[in-house]
Amino acid sequence: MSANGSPMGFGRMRRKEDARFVRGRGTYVDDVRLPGMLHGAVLRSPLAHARIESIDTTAAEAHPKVQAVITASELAERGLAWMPTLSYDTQAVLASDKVRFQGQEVAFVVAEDHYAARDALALIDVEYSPLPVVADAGTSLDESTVVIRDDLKDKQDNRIFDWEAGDKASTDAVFAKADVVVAQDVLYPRVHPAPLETCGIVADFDPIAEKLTAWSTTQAPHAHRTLLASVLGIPEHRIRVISPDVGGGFGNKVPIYPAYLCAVVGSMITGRPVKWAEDRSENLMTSAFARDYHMRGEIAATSDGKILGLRVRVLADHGAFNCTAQPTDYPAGFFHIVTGSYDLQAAHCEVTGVYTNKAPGGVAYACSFRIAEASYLVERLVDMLALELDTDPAELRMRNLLRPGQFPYVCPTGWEYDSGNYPAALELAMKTAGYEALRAEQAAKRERGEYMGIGISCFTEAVGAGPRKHMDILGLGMADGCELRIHPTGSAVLRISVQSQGQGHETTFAQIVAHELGISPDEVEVVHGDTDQTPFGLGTYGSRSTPVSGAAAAVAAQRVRERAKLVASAMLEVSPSDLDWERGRWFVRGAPTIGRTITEIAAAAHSSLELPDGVEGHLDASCVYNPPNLTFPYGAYICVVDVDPGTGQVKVRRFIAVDDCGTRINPTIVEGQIHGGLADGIGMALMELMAFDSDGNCLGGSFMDYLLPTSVECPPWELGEMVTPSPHHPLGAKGIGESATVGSPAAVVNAIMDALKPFDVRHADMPLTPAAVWCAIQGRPLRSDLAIE
Ligand code: MCN
Ligand code: CUM
Repeated sequence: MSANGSPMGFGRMRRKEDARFVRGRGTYVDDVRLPGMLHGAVLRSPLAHARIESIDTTAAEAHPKVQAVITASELAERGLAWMPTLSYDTQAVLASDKVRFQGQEVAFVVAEDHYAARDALALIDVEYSPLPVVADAGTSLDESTVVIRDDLKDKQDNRIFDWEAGDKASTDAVFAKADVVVAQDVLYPRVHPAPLETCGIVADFDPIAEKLTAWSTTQAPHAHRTLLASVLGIPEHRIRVISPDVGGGFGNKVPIYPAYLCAVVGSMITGRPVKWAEDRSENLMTSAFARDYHMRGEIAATSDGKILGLRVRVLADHGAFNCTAQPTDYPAGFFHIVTGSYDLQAAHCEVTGVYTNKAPGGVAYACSFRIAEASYLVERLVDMLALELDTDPAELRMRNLLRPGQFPYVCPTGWEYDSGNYPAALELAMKTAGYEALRAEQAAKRERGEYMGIGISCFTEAVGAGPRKHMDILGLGMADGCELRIHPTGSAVLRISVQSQGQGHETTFAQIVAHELGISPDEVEVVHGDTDQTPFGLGTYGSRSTPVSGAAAAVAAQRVRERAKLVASAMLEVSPSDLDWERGRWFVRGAPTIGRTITEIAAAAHSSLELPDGVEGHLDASCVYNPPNLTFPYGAYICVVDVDPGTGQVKVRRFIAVDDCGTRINPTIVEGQIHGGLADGIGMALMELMAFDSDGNCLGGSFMDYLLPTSVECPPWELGEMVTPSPHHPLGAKGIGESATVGSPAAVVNAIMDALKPFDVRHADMPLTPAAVWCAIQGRPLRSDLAIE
């Protein structure tokens, strides 16, 4: 322990960054105020699909406080009317020909203050001719349906891509010989990450130095800089992206949004800094959504409950522009990990991506690139299979889970899982839950007409993208750099490429260095979120910070340690091969009292001491870490609910979560990540929904309509811990940031379906609002994502 009680490496420790957050001293983009700063506001389309006949900005320009009104025609002069997306599509920065979703950006006003900018929006006159709207992905490929992306040459329909994984022939073969096949349409509705802090930018273009400084809410500052350079044509060394404190991201802050470019252009036109800060409705209605996967799943098994295979067909609604963020070769993300935690013989999945007149973005919301959808589907199917076979769902899972001896395990769609002990995780969850007793309680309650349900979910995650050979985003290979400097007095500064949005990197990354060097985490300053101050890397999403950047930090620290050994050998006048390491200190083998601490060695490395050949001085080291594989955290969850059949109200009474993310750097932070993800899961299972009407009007534009879970809906979490280190990560650590969000919705829905078993309900789609549950009990499941009926 260090003086203030923090561990000298891994272990529980309060978050360093909270010292400023709990005092209200964080600095978010909207806190940035520059001299002479102007304010931007976006005029958005009220219609989901319409031709733009004319845009008249005369009155807005005449407003005394307005400095500039930008439309697509100004942008076109700079070659900026359209921008590339992360999925090799293009997106209108400001609409010129048509608007394609409600809330689409049409014009950008720059004014002296925020209020004037907003007021001036009302002075812009846009004439629209409405077009037919595609609000339902299910109709997007009908022949009579209007083509949304007529801007794309040769585009005759609304299809974006067809993609498949796994082996069709062998899958068909196992289905042909199966005793039982269960098929079900399962919707994972459109939801939204809804971070506490909405998106925003302060763009400051210096016309003399021709340098752009952009303070923006981004999860990936370096990738944003590269993208801004290629879009704007400003050389990359003259762009600085600063991502200060970020108030939640959950994937929402991965893309570059049109208003960011408008703010930059606004700054170029006016010669002054321009701030644009999104409001809540803009964030909900127009920024990166998640899910919207319309899935048909089939599961095949023998009559004694051996699961054989899985067949999946998906219609993926990507909205009006294909802006989803995932590695290039994976248009459906990592959805094909759909075989989950089970030992199957074959699997095949086909995904068709389509355009609709809905907001673009996609993937975001603690999803591990679509594993959220895959995991939910397979866990629903396994429960339906248990129902069909009249088997206990825990027993069915136990029979089919991968065994520890099968790792490293290559699943039928090609992923190589690194490590795990799945049956032990489920056993621990069942023991913690008191599973047998819960089943007995349920049986007794059913006798009394009370509806209690127990739901299980076993999931496998795949986080920490690259390796760079197989994974890139827009050609940028997925590896991350890190630099570690050791000061003459022995304290350290670690510069990393990833960016925390609340995950506590300033603490855990300091703990990694502390662990490797035997110093206190308080002596390690972590610098991130500024491209001028940190090495290049692809940023934080897909829970890749610990698996990739954390590994980089560990390797850099190990390199420091090795250099320190050479310096220590000069100090002690012994051969390096005679030195041994113990926490923080090199000492002479066999003479443990003769040694030098890292602090002493750092001082010597900066002194006039003659150093061995090949050691230039100082202890600094860097690393670019190219992960050999993803890491595969997993878990086993059990949820207990009580359902009131009269009102359809669901109460989540207990939630047991056993997670294995390998070595835990800071168990308190890990548990915090799990708590948050479990709340997300309850939210999506019970209330979160981005619905649309048949005119494409978004029905989730405020927190009055888009419901978020609070502590009231969450039970006291009961967590269990397993530690199976990743064999290929230098610390044995796997990511944890999305596990609970991925794994928990199925546990909640499975519990509710289990409660409704006496009503012969097999499946109902999320969110299971009281109305949806009530309708399911009445035998009329609700299609909740469309307000069309
Ligand atoms: N950690 C640890 N031991 C491990 C694994 C992780 O101590 N074995 C710690 C990490 O060092 C880090 C935190 O747990 O401090 C999360 O680490 P990791 O799993 O590497 O995930 P990232 O840091 O890459 O965070 C991204 C992940 C994603 S993709 C989403 S989405 C999400 C999530 O994190 N968004 C969040 N959790 C969030 N938490 C907050 N508060 N805000 C968000 O926006
Ligand atoms: Cu998919 S949400 Mo997180 O990967 O930023």
